[in-house]
Amino acid sequence: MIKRTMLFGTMFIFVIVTCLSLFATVAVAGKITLNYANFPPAPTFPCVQMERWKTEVEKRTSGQVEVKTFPGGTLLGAKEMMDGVIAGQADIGNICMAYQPGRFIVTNATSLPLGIGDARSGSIALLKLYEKYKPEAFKDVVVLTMFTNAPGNIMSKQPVRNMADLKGMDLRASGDSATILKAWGANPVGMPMPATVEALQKGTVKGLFSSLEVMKDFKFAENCKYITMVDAGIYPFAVIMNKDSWDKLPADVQQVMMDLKEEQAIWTGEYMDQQIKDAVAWSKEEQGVEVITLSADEKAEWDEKITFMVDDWIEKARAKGFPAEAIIKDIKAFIQ
Ligand code: DTR
Repeated sequence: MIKRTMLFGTMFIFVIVTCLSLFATVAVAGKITLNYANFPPAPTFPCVQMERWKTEVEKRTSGQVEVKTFPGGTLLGAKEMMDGVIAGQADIGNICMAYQPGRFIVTNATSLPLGIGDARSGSIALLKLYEKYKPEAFKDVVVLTMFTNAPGNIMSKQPVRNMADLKGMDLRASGDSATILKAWGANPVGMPMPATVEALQKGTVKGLFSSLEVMKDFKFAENCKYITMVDAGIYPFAVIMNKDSWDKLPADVQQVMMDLKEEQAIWTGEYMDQQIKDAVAWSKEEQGVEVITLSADEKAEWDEKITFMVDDWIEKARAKGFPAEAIIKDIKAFIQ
């Protein structure tokens, strides 16, 4: 009798252990790991949004998906990001579209001077534009979200109080922001944001034109003691995923990611807008930075100098077969 009980007991334990280890194998086998590449350093807003996305995806898939993040260009750099993701060197990547102006014609139209006032409205307008036109440029990837930074302002070592002060000044900018600077008489120097740190230290550039959160995130306030408020030109970003990696995901995981698409765009826009307020306060209080505001007349003159960009873009985009006027009209409507 005792022998039989022992036998049943042993069998019972065996069955339980087998079930548990089987379950564990399924759980491990079902675990999905995705590599997410990003080009700027970890404390900057494109990487902060990446960490937030990772946290949300891991939480909403109850740990079935693990996202491994690679900030600072450790997996792919700014300019190789798009092709690297298409080739599968990373499952997911974050691109700044302005770094490849000719490649993302439709979505880069958001960086024209069209009146985007902050990152929240810019991010919503950009994503809506993408959804409406589904540009060819993204045909080889799956778009997980899009967002923009806030409008650009001038950060410089010397004060810029009027357009004459800007004449010939070497300032870092890319894409349409470079065109804006040129129209104002500055000398734009193109390079991705991470390269700007060294360029400023070495004196290759005398400042930069971008959203102001970088004063704190990149500590540019240590070099640039002046901000001139011009509020012009945003940079559009996209988070893209390799198509094969996407196709391998179970439908419920894909759904989690698609549900996050718009939410993530808005979250990032709001985060960036708040970062700007914090960075400007920190720059003034802790770094003695002066914020220069142009008079209304002066500002009108600066704005006037860059209106030609929209017409230029329309002409070029139309020549390439894009419904250029409709795109501009849509962006303006989406900002509202
Ligand atoms: N202004 C663009 C985009 C940008 C703004 N903030 C950051 C931070 C990190 C990377 C890029 C950006 C630019 O100047 O590149």
